[in-house]
Amino acid sequence: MAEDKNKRDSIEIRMKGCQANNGFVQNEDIPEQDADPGSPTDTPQHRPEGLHGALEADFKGIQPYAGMPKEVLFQFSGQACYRLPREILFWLTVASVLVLVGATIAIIAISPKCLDWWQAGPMYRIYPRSFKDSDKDGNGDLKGIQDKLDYITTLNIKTVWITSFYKSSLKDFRYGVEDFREIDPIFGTMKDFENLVAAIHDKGLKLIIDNIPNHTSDKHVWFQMSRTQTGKYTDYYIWRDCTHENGITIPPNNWVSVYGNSSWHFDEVRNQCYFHQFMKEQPDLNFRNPDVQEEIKEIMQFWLAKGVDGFSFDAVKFLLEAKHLRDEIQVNKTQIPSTVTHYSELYHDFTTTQVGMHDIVRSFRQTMDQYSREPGRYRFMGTEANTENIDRTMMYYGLPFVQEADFPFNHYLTKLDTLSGNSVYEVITSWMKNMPEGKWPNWMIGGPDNSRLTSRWGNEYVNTMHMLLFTLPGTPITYYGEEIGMGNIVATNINESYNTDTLLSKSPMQWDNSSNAGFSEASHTWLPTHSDYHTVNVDAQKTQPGSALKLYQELSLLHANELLLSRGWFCLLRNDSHSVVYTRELDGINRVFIVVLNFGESTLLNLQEMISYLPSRLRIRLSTNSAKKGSEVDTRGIFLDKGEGLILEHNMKNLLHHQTAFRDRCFVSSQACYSSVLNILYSVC
Ligand SMILES: [Ca+2]
Ligand SMILES: [Ca+2]
Repeated sequence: MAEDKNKRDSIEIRMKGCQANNGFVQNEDIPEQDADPGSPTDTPQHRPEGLHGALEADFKGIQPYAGMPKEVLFQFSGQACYRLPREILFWLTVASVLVLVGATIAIIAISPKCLDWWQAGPMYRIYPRSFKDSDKDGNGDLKGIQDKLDYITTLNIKTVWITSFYKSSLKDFRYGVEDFREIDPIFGTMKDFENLVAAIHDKGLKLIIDNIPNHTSDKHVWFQMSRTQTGKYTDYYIWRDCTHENGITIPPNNWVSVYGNSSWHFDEVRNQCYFHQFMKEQPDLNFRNPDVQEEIKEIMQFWLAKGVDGFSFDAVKFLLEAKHLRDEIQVNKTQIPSTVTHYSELYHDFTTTQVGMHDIVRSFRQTMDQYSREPGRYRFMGTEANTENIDRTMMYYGLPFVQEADFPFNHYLTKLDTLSGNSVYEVITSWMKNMPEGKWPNWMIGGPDNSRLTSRWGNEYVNTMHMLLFTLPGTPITYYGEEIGMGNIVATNINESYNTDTLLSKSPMQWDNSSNAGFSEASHTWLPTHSDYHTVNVDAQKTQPGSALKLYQELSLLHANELLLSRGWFCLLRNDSHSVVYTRELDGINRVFIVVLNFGESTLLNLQEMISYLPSRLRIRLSTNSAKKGSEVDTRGIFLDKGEGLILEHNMKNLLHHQTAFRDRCFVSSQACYSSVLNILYSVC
């Protein structure tokens, strides 16, 4: 019986299979089945054997239809002509889903991120005691900064960086802090600070402040309790026994401080020596003590909770010292050891960049990350690595999957011994070649510890240095007053006992030609104003065509508006003792900037020797000589004055970074999203 059933089924399948379904046609094809579908005699299983031949003939041409019994449908579904398309469709669907998921992941993975606020615009570094005095005491203060925020916005600045304003009575410019949670009264109150943060954010600006973790003032309550060995504070600093011979203290080793002489100082209260990397009034904290690390973390949280958008971590390479306390090696082996008193006379292998230091910096990062999770509230972290070699500086960027600083501050342009196209080229390529992939560069041309730009290189080079600053890839950082070309002061007759060499670039900001350059209405300011303030001031330059300030504003505006400058490739074309020439270009934009900067004497350049297919004339987009803006140059012979700089504009499809000859001379940090297939440049972020 079972054999018969199989036979019937196979016949029916043969009859009905492999024809196109015409739709709901069952009444026309097999009316007798529909008359009484429940009748057992109508089912194939109960048909008499003799009917087979007739049924075969009747069912010829029958196709699967909706409502057909499932057992029969299963018979159809097993046929190759139905099964194969079904399986093909199924696997095509699976493959499509996998391709879509893979493509989505790939696009997310390879797409450049939008620029964050610390990448999107320049930083402006303010030395608060010299920016603006609001209460006529001759010292700049926080309210004064708030009063001048409108000026800062005219510079197209994105981030305000205020250097140390913590409570400190030390003659070291606020870097020996007595209380990390207090504003020094000279700068105002905590309320003033909170108002300033609100006003800065109200203008759409961000605020970063100094963080000085390595040491405190010897007046800090922690040190006072450490020298009396009070509870947990006993080990907050680095204490060692030292001996005395003939009234002279013999320190534990030969280590010397940055400012010279032994880095150990005998404390009569505790009857031990403590260690200081800098001045003896700045004892080093013991970062091998977890309680100290926790204190610094809580201080960071204190300021982050107040709305601070980031920190510049000062002197981080000094955080740890070798536990073994062995003598450091003398640079000059023949020098009599007792005469070693200068910092430069030792190799500092045991007092800088010790194993574990980067772990501490990363722990700072982790604390900041806790405050970065809200959209739009990313907290920036910069590290001061002032005197490091380039390899060590780059380590502050962290590892591929372990982030450390967003960037270590780049001081190399401020430390140039000579200014030339070659020396500038060396600084640029050194940073760009050594910077880990995917990281973001930054450039400074001045700072509180550097001579002013005009005094270092001369007035002729101020504009071209600014043109360099704004046409390099990365974040430009400007020290207050550089934008108007302020010069060094020689401070005499000041009330406080400072080393005058450290005051050169800290003179009051020159706002206008009124008394004290508009900095203060006091009869006496803490530092004298530069004598050139009658002509070199904001008020005069803001309306003066061709002024340093005007060019600075034009450059910062160009930087803000041109994707070529903020996200484009940087390709070095040429450098010599005078000039450096490079392009800024970006896939998706058939327009390039050719930047020509002369850091030497007057010179003649032939651009066609560098790019043979350049047209004979190119338009000047910006020039350090404002009269030339918008005019054209002859690319076969561009005459450049001493310190002259040009940004030329050119329509060019054959971009240099695609050419093998420029492979080693082109760099990019974070290019904008561009689809070469669709030729779409996503330029919103
Ligand atoms: Ca004041
Ligand atoms: Ca230290």
